[in-house]
Amino acid sequence: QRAASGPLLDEISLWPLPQKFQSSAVAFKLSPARFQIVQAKQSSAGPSCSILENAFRLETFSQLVYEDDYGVNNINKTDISDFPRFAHRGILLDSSRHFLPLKVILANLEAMAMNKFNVFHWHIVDDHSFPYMSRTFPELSQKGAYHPFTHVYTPSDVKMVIEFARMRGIRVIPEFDTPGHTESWGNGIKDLLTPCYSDSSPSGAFGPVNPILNSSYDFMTQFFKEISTVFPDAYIHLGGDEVDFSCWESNPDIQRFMVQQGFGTDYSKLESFYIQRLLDIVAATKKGYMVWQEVFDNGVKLKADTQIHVWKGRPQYQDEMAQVTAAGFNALLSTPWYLNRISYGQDWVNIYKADPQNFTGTDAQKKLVIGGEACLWGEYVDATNLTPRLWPRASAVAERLWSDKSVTDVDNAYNRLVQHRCRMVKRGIPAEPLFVGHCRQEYK
Ligand code: CP6
Repeated sequence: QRAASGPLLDEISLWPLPQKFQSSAVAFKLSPARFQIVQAKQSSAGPSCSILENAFRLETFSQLVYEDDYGVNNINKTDISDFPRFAHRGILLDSSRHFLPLKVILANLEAMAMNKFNVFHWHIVDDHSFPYMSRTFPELSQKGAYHPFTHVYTPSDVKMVIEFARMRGIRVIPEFDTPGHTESWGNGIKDLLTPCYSDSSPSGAFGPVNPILNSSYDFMTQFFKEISTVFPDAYIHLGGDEVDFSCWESNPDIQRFMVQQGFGTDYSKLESFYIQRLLDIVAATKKGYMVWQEVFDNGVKLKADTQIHVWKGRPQYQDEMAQVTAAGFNALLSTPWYLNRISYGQDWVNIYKADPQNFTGTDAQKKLVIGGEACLWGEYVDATNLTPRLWPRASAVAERLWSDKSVTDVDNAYNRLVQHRCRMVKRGIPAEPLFVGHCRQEYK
């Protein structure tokens, strides 16, 4: 049926923009009783695929539906052929600096699906707290979480996050960052961390994981064996960033070990020694791994399928992307997408303009770029401000990683993003405004 009037153009604002999209003026009224979605004959999934059946509330379709003047849902005849530009489109959330209640994580998985993100990088533990409840080492959260019962993720919480994400086409990649960023691990596991010295006696402070004790590697073997079964994804993020050498330097046992190994005073060699052994441990669980760029920068020998996560060098990430891909590794980018950084004004524009393939290199190098991640580090973020800080700024990243390279018109993006943001608000996601204006349905 032809509608009396077509949609207001701004009401069919798709985000992220599909690869191929052909809309016509022919409008159909949607009748809830007769409406159905059917699979094409060529479909390989079949009608029993529950993930697809659920996904038929498919995101792009829902964005095409608009209300006409009589309040009836309409959709115009539209052909869409769509696929993502990059395979890895992630969001990092940090549940260590502040505990993030399950509800907040699930709400953001929902928002991720609306924006076609497909990886939840769960930076689950760090220096400040260890909320992951381990079956093998329950002391880790008992002594390392902010609270042993209320501020932890139980095995069933973790299962729920993974299943909720899976139903929305989202992978969950946990990060267990070592040897640095591990202060909270030390509360539960004796001798795991390096004792720091001042003058010639232990100061009482602890540094990174102690890389010279076999017990450290025995622990990691058991721990990652558990992690590899709890998290079904083929990849685990092993961190490896920002290792502070001062504590290692202060410790006489470590100094002796450095001499024995012929490392001189180059502590990045000791870091590499640790990471090398860790990678062998994790490889034995049959998982692939992602690491922060320092691991590559330090010259650690890496398996060919290692994914290098570029985060440093703001705003100059190009050299690192070129070097990582020249060495033949998969690269993913986060440098321009540190959404924990905030400033006055429309910073989504710079987020939107950054392109992971914008570096000097061959076509083969560009193909090694698998995507990127928006990072929301948790030092200044908890359940009260997480969602509006993330959205719609992360939506800018979503379009960069999904849509064609040529989709770069900022004015056009602005108009669609304003609508997309209102769509999120309408669905109960408190996404912050881009600039002055209003939504037809404001946040309640
Ligand atoms: N925690 C961990 C962090 C950061 C990193 N790793 C970080 C560094 C710089 C900024 C924001 C976050 N808080 N474990 C670096 C990957 Cl600006």
